[in-house]
Amino acid sequence: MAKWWQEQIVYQIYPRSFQDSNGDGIGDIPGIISRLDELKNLGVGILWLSPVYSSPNADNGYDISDYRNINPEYGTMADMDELILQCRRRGLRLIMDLVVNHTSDEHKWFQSSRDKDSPYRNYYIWRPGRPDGSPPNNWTSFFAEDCWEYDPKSGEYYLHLFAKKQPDLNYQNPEVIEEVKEIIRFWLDKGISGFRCDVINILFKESLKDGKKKLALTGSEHYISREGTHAILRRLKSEVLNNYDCFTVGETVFVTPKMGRELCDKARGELDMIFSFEHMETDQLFVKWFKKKFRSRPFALSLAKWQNALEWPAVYLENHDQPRSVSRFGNDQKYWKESAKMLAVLLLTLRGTPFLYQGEEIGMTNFDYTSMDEIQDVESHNVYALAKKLHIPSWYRWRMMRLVSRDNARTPMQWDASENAGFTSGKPWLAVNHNFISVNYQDEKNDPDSILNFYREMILLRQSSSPLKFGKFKAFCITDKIFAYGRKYKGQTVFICLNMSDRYTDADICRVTDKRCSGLSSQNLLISSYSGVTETTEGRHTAGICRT
Ligand code: TEU
Ligand code: CA
Repeated sequence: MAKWWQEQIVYQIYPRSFQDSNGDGIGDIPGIISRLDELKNLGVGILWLSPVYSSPNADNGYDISDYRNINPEYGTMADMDELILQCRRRGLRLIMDLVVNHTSDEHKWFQSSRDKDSPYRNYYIWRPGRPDGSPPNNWTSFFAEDCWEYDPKSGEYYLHLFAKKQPDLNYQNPEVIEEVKEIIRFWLDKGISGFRCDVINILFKESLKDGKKKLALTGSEHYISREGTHAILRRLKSEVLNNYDCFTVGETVFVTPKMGRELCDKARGELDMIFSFEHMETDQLFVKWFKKKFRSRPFALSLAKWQNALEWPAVYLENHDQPRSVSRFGNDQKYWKESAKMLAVLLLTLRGTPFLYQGEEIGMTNFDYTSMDEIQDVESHNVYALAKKLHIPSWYRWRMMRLVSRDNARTPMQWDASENAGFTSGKPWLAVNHNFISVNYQDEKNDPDSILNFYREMILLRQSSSPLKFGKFKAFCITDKIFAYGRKYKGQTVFICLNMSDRYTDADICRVTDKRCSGLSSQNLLISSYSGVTETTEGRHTAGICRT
């Protein structure tokens, strides 16, 4: 029997950039409530909120200073309760971000732990420096800086795998696990339906020995998906999560198919789904900051591999850490609409639960920054500074920011063509993309041929098709233009064909489709990203779905 979270589409909200209700330029919970009808109308069934907890915002809420309170910028606990209620009234489920690899350095546990005699000392990973005073080991952080910070108060270093305002919790200490169990209970008792678990496969640091020197993340072999983490996840599930009607999706960095299978194995009982990263790495050289030209073949090969590696994948093309998909895997100029629709078909026809990120449904694009002042993200600033230190030329540093900065996905949601795109009546915390006049929700709502309405249609199609929801995945053709695959369920197959290129591909599409479903024709075509069948078989950045 399918679970409810296998039948619904998840919509990710980045609260800071979704909808401001009081003119302070920052999105908030009342703003989210005011847009619930729109989301319901789009057809999504589950909302995932990026963190709204108390936070000094060193990493936009991924640095939590109180797990049981709401950041006043976003509202109050009463607003949160109202959001839970309003979601329930509309039959929408709500999940939250569980960020427990680290806390904020402003969390009271950490503040107290700076004192060597504090009962909280052992909540974090404190170590003396080496005899020469240098940090305890050679590890490097996710955010291009050292991952040990010296604290003069106690004369020792603490570990932080992300920013220095994000000290890592110590999972060798069972009290930390008890705290996390309580946090999970607190929110599930309030009526939410699960968690997206931030960097959840790195909780347990097996040892603090020096790591093998690497271009990025030296030391990671000591904490990626170690047995200690598996054991913690089993406890969280059997002792808490199993008592609720909820699910978890793990953000699992550097996960391999084998690790992924272990993390999601029903019998082991750890997580329900995971986000893998491999398809998001197929357009990079070594690390994400060095991009190479996007090619559909390696991208599709990776997607296909993961489709069959896991029993039930979490499928995504965007989130708050990634550049916009239409700018990255499509063509956000000449074939903007076509490629955004083609990506909609991809997202909504793969096997697994689709995760749609705010703005993706209207084809929001990367931002055209003109200076570093327009970028807020801590990771971008750290990388920019490091690149400068390494004498990477300034034009290339810019290229890195323009193509990769996480702020590409964090510009305010473009609701309409009014000032600040209808996001705020004040000054937005991060500039609005200049293209909001032509790319916005309201105009697309009124245009039957829009990306938004195409998403709506695609969601309906998926929801009404057993093969699209539950069918087995099989790749038929993967080239540098074409990604064609089938979804088969109880003898019924739906065939999906994407042309991911700027080039004319009539021949390829026909050859592939001819064999499987005698070509795309008006009789068997279920949906097409172009308006007519002829265009579907001849267009650039096309997608068609047909019945066999
Ligand atoms: O991200 C973890 C992660 O590894 C990356 O995707 C990260 O965003 C970065 O790009 C590494 O180069 C999660 C959250 O999604 C992210 O927003 C947080 O900043 C991070 O954890 C720390 O909590
Ligand atoms: Ca606000």
